[in-house]
Amino acid sequence: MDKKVVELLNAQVNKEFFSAYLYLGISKFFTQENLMGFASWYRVQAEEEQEHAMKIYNYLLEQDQDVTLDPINAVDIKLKDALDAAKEADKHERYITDSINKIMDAAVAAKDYRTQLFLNWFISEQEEEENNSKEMIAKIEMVGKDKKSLYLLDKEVGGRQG
Ligand code: OFO
Repeated sequence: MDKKVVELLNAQVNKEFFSAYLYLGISKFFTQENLMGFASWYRVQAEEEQEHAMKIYNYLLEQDQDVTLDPINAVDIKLKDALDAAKEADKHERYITDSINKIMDAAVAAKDYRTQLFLNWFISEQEEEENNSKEMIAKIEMVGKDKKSLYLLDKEVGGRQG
């Protein structure tokens, strides 16, 4: 496999684990705010991110490539409220989309058709994740400062299973 493609895939394993870590940080914030529905939603998201990391991890090993397992960055976020948290997640997903696109660019340049096929799943997934984070922002904005509506929204988002 092309060295650059392998390097970028390895970096992506790390970024996906960081995503899990970041979502855990957001989940922790909501737990501390007693918004257990949001806390659960972001915890489910953290688990999904670990699955994303493992998909790439498995792919690299299946291609007889090494997985470097570098240190994962600390989560350094200071959240004020639910909207702030949702915006943090949205910003992060856009960064991840850009990162996946860059791996695709490298795979196209290297004529690595197998990796392109593998990455298609992530391209669709990122569209879904960006839609989820946009929707979350829109819902929280609708609620505004109304505590009762926030309570109801917390109940709604807590219904997420996977
Ligand atoms: Fe792995 O999709 Fe979010 O970050």
